Amino acid sequence: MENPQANRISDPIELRQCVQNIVAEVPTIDMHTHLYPLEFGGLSLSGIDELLTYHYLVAELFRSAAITPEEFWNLKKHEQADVVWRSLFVENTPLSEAALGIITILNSLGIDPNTDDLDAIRDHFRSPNKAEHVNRVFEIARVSEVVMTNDPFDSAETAIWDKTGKLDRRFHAALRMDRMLNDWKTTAREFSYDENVSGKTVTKLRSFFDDQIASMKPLYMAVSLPDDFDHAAKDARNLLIREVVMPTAREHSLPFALMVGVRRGVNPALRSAGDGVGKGDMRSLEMICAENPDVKFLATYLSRENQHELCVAARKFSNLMPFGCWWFLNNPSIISEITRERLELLGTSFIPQHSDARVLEQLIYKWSHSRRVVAAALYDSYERLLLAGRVISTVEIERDVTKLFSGNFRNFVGLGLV
Ligand code: HDL
Ligand code: ZN
Repeated sequence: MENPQANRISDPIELRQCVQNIVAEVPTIDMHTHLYPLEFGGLSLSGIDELLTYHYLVAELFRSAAITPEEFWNLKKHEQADVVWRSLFVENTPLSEAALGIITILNSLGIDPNTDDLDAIRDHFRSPNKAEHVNRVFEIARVSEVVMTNDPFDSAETAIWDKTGKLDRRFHAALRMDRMLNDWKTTAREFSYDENVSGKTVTKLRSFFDDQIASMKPLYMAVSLPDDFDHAAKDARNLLIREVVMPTAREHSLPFALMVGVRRGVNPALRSAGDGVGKGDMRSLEMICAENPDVKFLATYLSRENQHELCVAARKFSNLMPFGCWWFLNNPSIISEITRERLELLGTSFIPQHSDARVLEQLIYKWSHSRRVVAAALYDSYERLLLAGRVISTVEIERDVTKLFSGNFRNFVGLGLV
């Protein structure tokens, strides 16, 4: 590292500008998304119709338009986008984070966000060169790499892995365990496993995951868990975590990401927009970290009420890395609160954000909105340092910001430094 004393700053105004610039420019690894590279064909989503029918906006549509979910689902994709556009962007002001995100995307792509004409916007998205468009979006968002969400139990997806050779190196895999850990009965039946998680079943599952890991080369394993996840419970999920996931994590040195607090299907009529949130029990995370000190855990909670205790848990377990402001928390007011309590309790030893992007261009708004909020929180911490008599250098700021936006993740999952 350069001389850490280089370019020391003692003026608050200069310091604020410097922090804003460094955070705005730092390349980031987006460590949880639902994006796919172009090689995955229809799974790789982009364009204004996909952006407007994002489930965040669909949920908001039903609060503003007379249309019922059934009527909406019977429309074609572009008709759904027409309804969303008219209701949330023409008849109402796009003030929600998800709606404002569309405006940020349009503006960043040089498309006038003041138009009501969705067809004119559609014309701009008819980019002849998809690969160039991917490069442009990654560049605007300052995203160097993304981690996907890959379901080893989805035969459509695994078929693509089998026939697709070299993947776009910017896309890394993550092995998602939801179908095994949250729907074991169905998965056991579908894949002819013994529901009772016998020794034979454990061996079969371990070998299945060894093959999937060899094929996908994931950076970590992950699962989303309900708010009532209880690691002390004597159930199939915990048996599978202890007998299959933990040994696999050890053998392949793969961290396990727990995403806790989702209540699936609170309103099934809204389909992917129908999930809700519940406060999780931090004891279960503490238990799994304590039981497996040689395994690394990434963790994010969906409830705002879990955030402070997640910071406290991370102070107790160095094998626990809190990450992101997930889903319903991915709003400036809450990102600010969460980032500030993380800086106060954890210094720079956490991963401030992931995008959860499902549609390519969402990288643009999710990262530009978050960078602004993280920079403000980080500046306030540096300002307190200044007021305490300690000046800070640009080299130190760059070191800290690089850790937050990529270094902590790279080191935690063992991804080589570029
Ligand atoms: O389970 C998850 O990974 C969640 O992120 C869900 O996919 C959710 O629907 C989502 O997209 N949140 O942003
Ligand atoms: Zn997600």
